[in-house]
Amino acid sequence: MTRTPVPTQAPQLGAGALLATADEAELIWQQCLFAFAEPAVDPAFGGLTRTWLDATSWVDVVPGWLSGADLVIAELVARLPWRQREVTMYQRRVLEPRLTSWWSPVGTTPEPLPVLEQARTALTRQYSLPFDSIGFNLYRDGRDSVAWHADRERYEHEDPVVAVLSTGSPRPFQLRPKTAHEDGVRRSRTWVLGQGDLLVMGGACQHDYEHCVPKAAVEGPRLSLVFRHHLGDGWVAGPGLPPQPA
Ligand SMILES: O=C(O)CCC(=O)C(=O)O
Repeated sequence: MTRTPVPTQAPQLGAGALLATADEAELIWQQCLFAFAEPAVDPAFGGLTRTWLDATSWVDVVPGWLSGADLVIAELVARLPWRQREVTMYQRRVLEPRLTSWWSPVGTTPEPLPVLEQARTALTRQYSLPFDSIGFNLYRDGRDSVAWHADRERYEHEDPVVAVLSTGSPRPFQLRPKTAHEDGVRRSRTWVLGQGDLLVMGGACQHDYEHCVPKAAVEGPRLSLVFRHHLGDGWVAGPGLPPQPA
């Protein structure tokens, strides 16, 4: 049986050849633009909603804050040095069920992608805090997770602000009070985050609440980027960052 030879050149179209209608061509063009658009965050934080958990703790959510999130997760999964840490669970050392990586400007290494500097600058402006590190958490599939915890920045700052930017498959992100309400119940709240959604915890959230990403029946990966302001009261200077407030 003979095989049809594979053409080595694109077929030449005559002047009158019609590939698609004008509307179809426009749609294809828009899809191409969307697929290859530079990732970007919305500096105006359009669509932000603040939820007060109680009188002193709040959560801000901006759906789709990052556009081009699929490109960001693909690039970061390929470029970052991933590791699996050991953690203590029920008095045993076990491998953490997710991969992590870390970036901070100490050592002046630029962010792994330009859009991350854009995100850090936008968060710094919005919350008037020097966001100076990014923790990356890769949940390879629904079996990966992080257990209930509060972030350590509560030991450094009275009211740390922690911003979680999610890419990839949406996963539930849960928050619950550390102590039960008067009725004895610890009600948790859930936000489903992925695909460029931003969630920011502030006020007394790290003191009075804990959060987790439970295991879930999803197949795709989710990568969260956690922006923190670690360096105490030190104001981080950097291209695009506003000067230290007087
Ligand atoms: O991945 C997330 O959404 C949360 C990550 C987190 O809470 C942490 O790493 O401390």
